Amino acid sequence: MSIISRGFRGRPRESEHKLPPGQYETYDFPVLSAGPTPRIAREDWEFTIAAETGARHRWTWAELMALPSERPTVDLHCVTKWSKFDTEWQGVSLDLLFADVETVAEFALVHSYGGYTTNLPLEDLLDGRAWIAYGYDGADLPPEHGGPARLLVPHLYLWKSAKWVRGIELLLEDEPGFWEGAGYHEYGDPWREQRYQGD
Ligand SMILES: Nc1nc2c(c(=O)[nH]1)N[C@H]1C(S)=C(S)[C@@H](COP(=O)(O)O)O[C@H]1N2
Ligand SMILES: [Mo]
Repeated sequence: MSIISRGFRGRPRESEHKLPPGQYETYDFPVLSAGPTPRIAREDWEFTIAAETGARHRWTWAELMALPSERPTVDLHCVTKWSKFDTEWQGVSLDLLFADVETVAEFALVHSYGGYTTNLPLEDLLDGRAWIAYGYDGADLPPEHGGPARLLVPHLYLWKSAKWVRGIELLLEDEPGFWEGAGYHEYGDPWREQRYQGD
């Protein structure tokens, strides 16, 4: 017979303090895609920021690679309740890509190759909180996880981190993306457990 009563867990592990409400920790890296994995050759890849003024800011793959990159280590939280701690990425900060973008828009609609979209406030893409990520765990980002490049915005539920990212459209009025239009929360803060509309 165990001398440790059921439910006794001792001191919580350090990582448990990093778990938002309703989440559990996972060690693998699940793949969640609403459709087939698009294959985009690096020579065909481009990323566009489209301002509400009509101005377009465009980067080819070579231009993206020429920019200084960062190596953020972040926790991921999926609305299907898994969280993964201390994931290591390489990518370009959106602060850098937005440096020359003139806009009064407050909303962003992110577009992916393959047609996926997701919306979020523009300010959530700034201040060191979001990247165009092309490296994961010391290697190229695999296609199933969004390679050649995906948005990484880890302070929101992971559906906001659009895989195979193609561009960001700046909008004066908010517009729901793919999951937001299907009943998921428009903002998606894991710490406030904003999973569905009305949460
Ligand atoms: N283009 C695109 N991006 C996407 C998705 C998708 O279906 N298509 N799924 C989202 C959802 S719901 C989650 S949880 C994460 C999953 O990322 P992963 O497959 O790398 O774990 O990607 C998000 N980004
Ligand atoms: Mo998700």
